[in-house]
Formats: sequence, structure tokens, C-alpha cells
Amino acid sequence: MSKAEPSESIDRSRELLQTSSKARGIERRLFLRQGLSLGALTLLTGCDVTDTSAVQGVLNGISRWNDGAQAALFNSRRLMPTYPESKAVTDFRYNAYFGEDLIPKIDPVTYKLGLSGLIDSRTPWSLRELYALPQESQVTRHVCVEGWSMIGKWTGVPLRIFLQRIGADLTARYVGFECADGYYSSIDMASALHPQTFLTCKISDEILAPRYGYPLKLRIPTKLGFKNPKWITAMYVTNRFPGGFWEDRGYNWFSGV
Ligand SMILES: Nc1nc2c(c(=O)[nH]1)N[C@H]1C(S)=C(S)[C@@H](COP(=O)(O)O)O[C@H]1N2
Ligand SMILES: [Mo]
Repeated sequence: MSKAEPSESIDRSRELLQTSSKARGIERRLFLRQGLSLGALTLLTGCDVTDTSAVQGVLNGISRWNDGAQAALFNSRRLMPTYPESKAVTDFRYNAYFGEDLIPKIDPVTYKLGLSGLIDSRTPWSLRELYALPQESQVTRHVCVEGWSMIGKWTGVPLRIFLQRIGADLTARYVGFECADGYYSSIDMASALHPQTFLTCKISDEILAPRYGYPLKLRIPTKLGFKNPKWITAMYVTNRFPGGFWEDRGYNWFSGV
């Protein structure tokens, strides 16, 4: 396939895709992850790959098509591997789109989890109420798209139980999350109901440290790390595609592991 590449324009567009913002880097990684070269994209689409907005349009299209394929292949009963507790790392790596100096400080006394959308009981939940929900633990692997993974132990309520408790419409398409740092993300309902998808309050048997998302973090081992929002302040159920912080910047939305 590389023989057919008009190499000069491809080099130029590679350059364009690599330059400037972090988003450019993401576009390029999206290419590589999906195993597509710019040459292949030219052959597939006939579009001018030196026009980055046209390329981005095609990439978005491919990514959305990929979401549908992944959703169709998703087996809501298939469990991700679990590990013995001895394999769980206690000094877990910190990651966010900002440094540790900007970690949100959340006051446990005034904190409430806001609820909206296709939910019967939309009364906000206090931490005391969240802690009183049935708790389960999981020792699973967290996989970050940036190329590292770690096994950890998280404890919380299965999201399925919480969704049932608040009378969420389980036939709706999406569950969305908003966070204290302005981050946001969303998942499909099948993934939300997966038995290993938890709303967690603890890591390594301790209340989440601020850097790990105090007081509430979604732990969803079937998806990449960036689909595990920390510092959650609100949750909603909707049929309108909600997107996400990195998802709206070029990361594939479904992002199954
Ligand atoms: N609110 C919020 N949640 C977030 C992020 C973020 O920047 N803000 N980063 C995501 C990414 S990319 C990863 S890998 C994990 C990191 O979680 P950890 O710090 O507990 O390892 O959090 C995810 N959840
Ligand atoms: Mo990540």
C-alpha cells in the first residue's frame, strides 16, 4: 500500500497532524491505533489528506462507525479478568489533564451527587447516603490510552444497582457524568449495566485520596482509563449522545479495552 502513497503530500499532512495543539497528537494516535495510514485513508476516501479538517471529518466518521461496531460486539456478560488482592498496586499512578496542584477540593459536608434526565428520583445524594449503598470490591486492570496500565482494588456500588435504585430508564441509550474539574464523559447503557461497572468511593480499601477522584469515581474496567471519570458531581440518563472531554477532542467514544 505504501507504494501508492504520494509521499510528499503525506509527509506534509503528517506534519500538519503532528503540529500545534495536543489535539493534533490525539488525531495522530487515533490513526495509528486504528491501523490506518494517511495513504490508506487517501485511497479509501479520495479526499485531500493535506486538508486537515476534511481528514478530521473522515476520522470522526470512522470513529463513530467504530463505536457502533464495538457496541454490537460488546458482550454485557463477559467479565474482565480479576486478580488476587496481592497484585493490586497501592501507590496508584495519578493522571488527569492537569497536574496534582490543581486537584479539585471537595467538601464532604456540602457534597451532593446531582441526578438528572430519564430518572424517576432526581433528588441529589449526599455522601452518607452513597456510603450506605451495598458495597462490592474489584481487583482489575486500569488501561490508559497513553500506554500504561495498573492493577488496583476499587470498592463501591455496582452502577446497575444504583441506576435501579434511582429509577433510571434502563432502556435509555446513555449515562453521562460531570466532574468537579470540568471533565465529562459518557457511556452506553449496556456498559453501564455491566456487572463490573462500579461507582466507587474507595481505592486500596481506603476512601479515595483527592488525586484518585474523591469522593466519587466511576470504575469501568471494560473501557479505557479516560472513560473512568473522577470527582463526579453529577450523573444523568439520556437518549441524546453526550460525548466527553477527550471524546470530543478525537478519542474514540466507545473505547472498549
Ligand atoms: N475528572 C476527571 N476524570 C478523569 C481524568 C481527568 O482528567 N478528569 N483523567 C482520566 C484518565 S486519562 C485516566 S488514565 C484516569 C486516571 O485515574 P488515576 O489518577 O486514579 O490513575 O482518570 C480518568 N478520569
Ligand atoms: Mo488515561
